[in-house]
Amino acid sequence: MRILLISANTEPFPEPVFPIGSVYVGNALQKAGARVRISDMRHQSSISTLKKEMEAFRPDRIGISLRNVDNAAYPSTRFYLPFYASMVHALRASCDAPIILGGSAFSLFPEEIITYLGADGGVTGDGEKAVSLFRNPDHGKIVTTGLLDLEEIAIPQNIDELFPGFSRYRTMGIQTARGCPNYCIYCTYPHLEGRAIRTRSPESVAGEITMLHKNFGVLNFFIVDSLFNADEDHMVRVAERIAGLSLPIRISCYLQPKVSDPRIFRLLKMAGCVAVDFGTDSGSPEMLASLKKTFTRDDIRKASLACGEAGIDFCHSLILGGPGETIKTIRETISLMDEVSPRAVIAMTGVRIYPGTEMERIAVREAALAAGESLLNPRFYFPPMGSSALLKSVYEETTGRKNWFFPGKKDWGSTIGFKVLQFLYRKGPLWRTFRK
Ligand code: B12
Repeated sequence: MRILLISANTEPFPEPVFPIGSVYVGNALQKAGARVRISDMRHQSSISTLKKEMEAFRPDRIGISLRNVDNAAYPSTRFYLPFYASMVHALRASCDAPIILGGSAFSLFPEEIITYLGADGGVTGDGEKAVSLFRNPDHGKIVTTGLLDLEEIAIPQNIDELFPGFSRYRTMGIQTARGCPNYCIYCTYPHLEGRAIRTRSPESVAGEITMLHKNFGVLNFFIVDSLFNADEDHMVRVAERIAGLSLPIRISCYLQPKVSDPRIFRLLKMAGCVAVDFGTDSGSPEMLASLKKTFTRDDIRKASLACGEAGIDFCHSLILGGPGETIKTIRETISLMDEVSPRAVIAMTGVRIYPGTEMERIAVREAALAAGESLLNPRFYFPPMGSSALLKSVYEETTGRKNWFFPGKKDWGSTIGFKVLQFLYRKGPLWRTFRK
């Protein structure tokens, strides 16, 4: 069976993201005996070049990986479904291979997206065990497979055949665990990956890094785990193993700003970690409680200090505008950021509401949303002060702080400055180019 897997994501901001989900699924399908090819919309010049590639490959099945629904940013919101629909429409016009969907965007809105795109089937959650749906697609069927044992995931040695365009990415994703045990009120991660943490052995992670570095010269890696330190012992074991490789690689990752021992950052540094994105959300004690974060202002201080002392660049990602946000809580967050002095502060304004989250229930309770209302077309939560007042005060209060960045402020991806910076800077997350 010939399967064309299409990574539909074209978003360049904040960086083009290596389509690791397609690669893991592609590897599982090829291990099950299929002939698989990954086509990447990021590097197709248009939908017609995709059509040509498809006609040359003559697939029996088409899988489409849908990563993003939207950019989750307000007010410059981008919604990608119309583009995905035009792609499916064009494929349908010249091929009758069944179309099967998967990816995080699909898992968040399976029924709505399968209808929107008119696809033949779809898989929510882990996609590696979906081989049987590819064999026997059943019109409109949505499948959820059991959770995968992570020893089975791998970027294969023949990545250059499976995915001919892979080396165009400057940073490769690598996954060491799935699952998030936290209860942050707005977040989708437990829904996407499960609440139990499933880990991959340090040997397997280190083997993959070594293979990619030795065979293909890969230098930059992003650990795509929801939170690399969700299970701190696991992170330590993986970091020790990577450090033991002594390879000249650069690693970035997401961490929660809470560690049991500051020396952990020195270990991360030895493993090649150059950049940490802390999922901090707020610096106000009330807002940390309101968002149900599991750490305190003091944890944020300690983690920032230890990370900086270990010589690792860090940024704090914030979500401003959750339930209970006021000028006072915004000021508390700004003053904590001033104190811990990160390279960058990346702040979302307004909270993207996802189905099934506590954020959705709060928005319904406050009559900002009707029960059962569709959230596919992005909706954002704002506190009683409202969206305009929130934006105005956040922009005003942060005036003069050059390290603050608002993804929703404008359509950054299409600005010339962004394109030039992206062309010139090649060593991992773009926020590292910020001046403190
Ligand atoms: C790591 C990460 C990032 C990193 C990526 C770094 C890098 N170089 O890789 C960074 C910080 C850059 C980032 C940025 C953004 N991100 Co992000 N990110 C993630 C995160 C935590 C993990 C993604 C990942 O790689 N997972 C590992 C792979 C293996 O999983 P996967 O892709 O889901 O694939 C599996 C399944 O989905 C399925 N599958 C996938 N494809 C297919 C195809 C078929 C046919 C089948 C059957 C199955 C299948 O099988 C795969 C293996 O099991 C997710 C949340 C999460 N936990 O999923 C958010 C997430 C994907 N991001 C999200 C968003 C919004 C963004 C941004 C738009 C934010 C912004 N405004 O800046 C940008 C967009 C970047 C871009 N260019 O696209 C959202 C998307 C939801 C939405 N609203 O659309 C998510 C889901 C988080 C959330 N809010 O819920 N992100």
